[in-house]
Amino acid sequence: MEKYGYKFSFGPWNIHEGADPFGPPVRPSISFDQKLEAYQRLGFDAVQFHDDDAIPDLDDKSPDQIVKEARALKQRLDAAGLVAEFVAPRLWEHPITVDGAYTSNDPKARAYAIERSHKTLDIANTLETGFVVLWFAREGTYQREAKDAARAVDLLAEALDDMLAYAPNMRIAIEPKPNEPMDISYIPTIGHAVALGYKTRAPERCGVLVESAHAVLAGLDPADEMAFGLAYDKLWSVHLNDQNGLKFDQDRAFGSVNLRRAFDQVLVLDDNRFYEKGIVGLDVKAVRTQKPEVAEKHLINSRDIFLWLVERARSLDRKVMQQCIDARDYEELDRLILEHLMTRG
Ligand code: XUL
Ligand code: MN
Repeated sequence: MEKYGYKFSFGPWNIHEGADPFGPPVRPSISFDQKLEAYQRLGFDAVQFHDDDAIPDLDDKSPDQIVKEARALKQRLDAAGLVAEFVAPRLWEHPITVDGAYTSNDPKARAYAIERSHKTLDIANTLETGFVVLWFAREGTYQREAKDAARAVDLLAEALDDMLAYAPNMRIAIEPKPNEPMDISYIPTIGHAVALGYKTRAPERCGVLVESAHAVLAGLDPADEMAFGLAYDKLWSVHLNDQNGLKFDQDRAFGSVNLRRAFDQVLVLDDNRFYEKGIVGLDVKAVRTQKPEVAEKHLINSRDIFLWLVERARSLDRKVMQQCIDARDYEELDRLILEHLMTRG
């Protein structure tokens, strides 16, 4: 299939066992080696890592040991013809981070978060990625009075400053999400994420990653969130997926809930030449009901839908579109878009 200049990535967590908060795994675990084979077999270009996807049991290993293991991983990626797109610290599982990591009220938790972030940066350097991604999982509250929200923003900026100084060649992309696991999270939108970057010592090395589902959970349009990041030249990656309304983070296959909303994301990415700027990342999960032997289809389908929508974006009659806009006939514009989406090129 034509790839229109795009490269694609996903994370090892996107091939998963189907556990949910109400029930155990329903599919067997797939080893990292088998997942690497899947990247190649499915024709993906890049791997997105959490730090412990790259180096398991990170908390029990010294910085030297971590760099040694990361070097070996780099060789395996090279041999498989894959690159690492980014590394993200997993700061939400250790018991000490129960009340948050960078914004915890416990100074020991904040120290752990910084130490672990240094390990993430070391891995990212060794894997030769362009940037690290921060999803602020537990940086927020269930009871709003439990933390000082203004101080929390300062603590996040201080943590970013520390990372920017520790790794002077590395960039940092923030992936905002308004809730889950916390009731209310700090840095819920791309506007907040861009602004936080400007509070640091090196705003030029701070950017954003838009996840479609996270934008929907914030009540926002993912295409507009992407447009905002692009307008600031800060959209370094995306987590394309879909989301059926304001409920738990679903990570559904791209376009599977709202095809027009997916088209609008592709339109803004393609019109702004995202294929020259970044890799198209998928953060999609097979639904729990999917049998093991067909539990990779969410990845293939998301990429295929993206590429079909690129074709639709490029074949859209822009002259007729402009005529509708000039005439302020937006009902006709609706019809043009819907008709075009219902016609396979
Ligand atoms: C959480 C989420 C994460 C980040 C990486 O909702 O999307 O997988 O993408 O830490
Ligand atoms: Mn994500």
